[in-house]
Amino acid sequence: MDIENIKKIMEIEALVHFAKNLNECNVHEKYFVLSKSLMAEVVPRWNKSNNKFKGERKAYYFSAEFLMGRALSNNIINLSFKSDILNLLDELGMNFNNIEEAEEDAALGNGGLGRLAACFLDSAATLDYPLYGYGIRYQYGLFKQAIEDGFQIETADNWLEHGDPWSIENRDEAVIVSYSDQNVLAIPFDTPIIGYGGNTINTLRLWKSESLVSLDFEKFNNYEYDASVKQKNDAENISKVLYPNDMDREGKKLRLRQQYFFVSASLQDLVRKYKKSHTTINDFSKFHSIQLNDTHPAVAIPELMRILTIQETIEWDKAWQIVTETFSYTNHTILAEALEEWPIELYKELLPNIYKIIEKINIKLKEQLIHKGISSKNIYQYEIISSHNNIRMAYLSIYGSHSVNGVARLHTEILKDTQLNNWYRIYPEKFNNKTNGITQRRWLLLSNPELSDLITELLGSDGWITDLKQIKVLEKYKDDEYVLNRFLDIKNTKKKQLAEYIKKHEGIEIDPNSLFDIQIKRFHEYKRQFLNALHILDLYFRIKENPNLDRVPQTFIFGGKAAPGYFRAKAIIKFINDIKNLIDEDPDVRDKLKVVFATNYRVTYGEKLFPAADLSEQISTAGKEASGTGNMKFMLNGALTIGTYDGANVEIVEEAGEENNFIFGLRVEDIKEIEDSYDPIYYYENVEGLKRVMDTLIDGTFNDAGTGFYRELYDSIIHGSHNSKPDAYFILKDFESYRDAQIKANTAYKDKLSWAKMCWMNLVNAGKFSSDRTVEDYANEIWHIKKHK
Ligand code: NBY
Repeated sequence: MDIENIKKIMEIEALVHFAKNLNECNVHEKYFVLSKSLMAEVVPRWNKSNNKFKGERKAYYFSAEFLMGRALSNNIINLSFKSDILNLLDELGMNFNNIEEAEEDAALGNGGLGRLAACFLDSAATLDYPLYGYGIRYQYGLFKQAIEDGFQIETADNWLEHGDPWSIENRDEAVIVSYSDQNVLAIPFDTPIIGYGGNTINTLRLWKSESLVSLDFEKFNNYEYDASVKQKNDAENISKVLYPNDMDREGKKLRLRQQYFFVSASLQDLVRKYKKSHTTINDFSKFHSIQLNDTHPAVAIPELMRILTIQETIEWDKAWQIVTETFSYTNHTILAEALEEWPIELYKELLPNIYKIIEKINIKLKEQLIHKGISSKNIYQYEIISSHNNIRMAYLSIYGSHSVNGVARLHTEILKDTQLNNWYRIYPEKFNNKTNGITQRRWLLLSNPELSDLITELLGSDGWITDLKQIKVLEKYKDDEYVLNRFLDIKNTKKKQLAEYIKKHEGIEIDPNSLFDIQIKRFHEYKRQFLNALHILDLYFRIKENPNLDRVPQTFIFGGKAAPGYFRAKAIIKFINDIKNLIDEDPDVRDKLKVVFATNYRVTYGEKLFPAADLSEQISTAGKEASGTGNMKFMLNGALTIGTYDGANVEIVEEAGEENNFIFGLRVEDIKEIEDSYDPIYYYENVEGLKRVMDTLIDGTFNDAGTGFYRELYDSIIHGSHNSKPDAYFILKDFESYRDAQIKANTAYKDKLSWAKMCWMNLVNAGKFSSDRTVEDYANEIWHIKKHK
């Protein structure tokens, strides 16, 4: 790397972009010029990396979401520029931390599904695999969250306000996407995905929608100003904003436009490029493997059929073979309300040609079912177009793919046994598991350099950065007091750093010596933040009753957003904030118990929270959390899990030892047994303390400002509602078992060394949960792509 060159480019960028000398730039401008100067180093390597994969089979990750977070620090680390850049900034009198904090998160995703896509891109580039992301360049990412009087308030996430130095607009490669009522331009923006070591640099290509005509001049001259820009606005609206639902599907026309927009643009892009170097399209699937990240891009299946049969005039059966060889599908949820279905009327109206193709796919499917010996009375179970006239996107995805995978072992088994059992019976060979993973570059090396240094020192090498399994050899230090104390010192440092950050951003003081108990994830009933909250309130009452209760002070930290229309999730956020105030105002309790709501939780906040955690809350109702990935980030940073046997928790405990975590509650089998006869009232009345905490929702202890939030929340547990049974997530049933696990955790925390040993056992056994392992498995078993150094 040429540091003098970087400096020179920074000066030039400051001049031509902002008409300033470097030292006159504000912090946003400094961030911009530094990043741009790094792009000058990146681009030649990027071109070289693209060239080395020319002519080879490649994989493509089609995803409506990429939750990238910040780029600057990550790229500096992956390019191994860290110390050079720090020196340069020193020389220039600039503070790296301030510049780093000036970068907005690229929050183009809701949660786990979008963040998984980002981890996969990092891992593939690091492992020298050709994997390219395709998605949407939303002008506004996931909303920003503020808390006012305990209520969540959403505001727009204008992440591009200060420019995006990391993407290159490539108008030469724009394509046209056609709907029944409009044609729009799709403009690609390319962002380099820099693998660790800088050897391979892949591309994330995100499409922005634009109008083919910017202004209707005739209308403008006619004084019809609104009408004159209507076409432009209609086109730009397609990539305007990310839908903020992480579980509930959004049956809106604009959402369907978004899906078709990026899928059609991406497929046109691939076909066009392929035809430049091949005379026939027949071998398309030999060179392309496309992973569908859930069903959001499933319209790719009929769209590729359209391109092949209508545009390229290939006969149907041959085209279908190409399609099924090209696509593979990942399922991320078994929650019924999240399984995508689109009314056929919407498809007919917006994408009539695509609809006709789906109809034909459904007819062909039925022929095949009969061929497979499925009796005619059972065929309805498989139809892509349901009897309610909905297109079942999961069924379309399974039928149009050669591979269907779940994201943790338990999840895949549930898919095979129940949710998708009919499909598993006829296509067992398609089904496989790929347990999720996380990138240790961002989630340890970047966010926890102190612990990273200790690991490197003890290993005598930094090989773990690209091969996480190596940390297993550190298990030999599990009884080494010196090492365990070093670990405790580092944990303490990270807790102090988090305490400072929380002081600055939330205005709250927390005690770094208390047990940090953290639940950070989207708010959803099945994730059971409400169970956590009820337990804290119970603790509050127990401490009031018994001031000498023998406990280590505990700090409960929550972070996460509720979908704007998900009122019950918003009620739970309000409840947590009310409990926080109750405790803060009570001098008898506030030194023993503390609640923090980490506002606007996002990737960047996670980077501060995971390293500082003692306890990781993974308390979903068994069978509901497909995998979870936050659980892995905590484990890697040496936190213990308090959790249910759900998703990847099962595999975490299998690796780290059940004795080193706090497992509680119903298992999937238990729920199957009790669900039909479950009566939450029994627990409400008989479990000590449970009625007391539940009743705070309705007895005036708290005030929901006339929203009716609390009554509705109470009723959902005690009486159920029009669309759900009472306590559908078994919160009251699991309460006592959770409280016991909490007591065990708090007691265990008193013995610092034995606690540290448990943390160590989690950390050193986290190797399996690197997304490098996950991507390696996708590459070998589904994509069939080769590494190219
Ligand atoms: O995907 C999550 C799962 O809940 C989690 O268990 C898993 O670890 C993770 C990665 O596999 N699912 C998820 O994040 N889903 C979404 O974000 C999402 C977003 C949009 C829509 C549905 C789900 N949608 O219908 O628009």
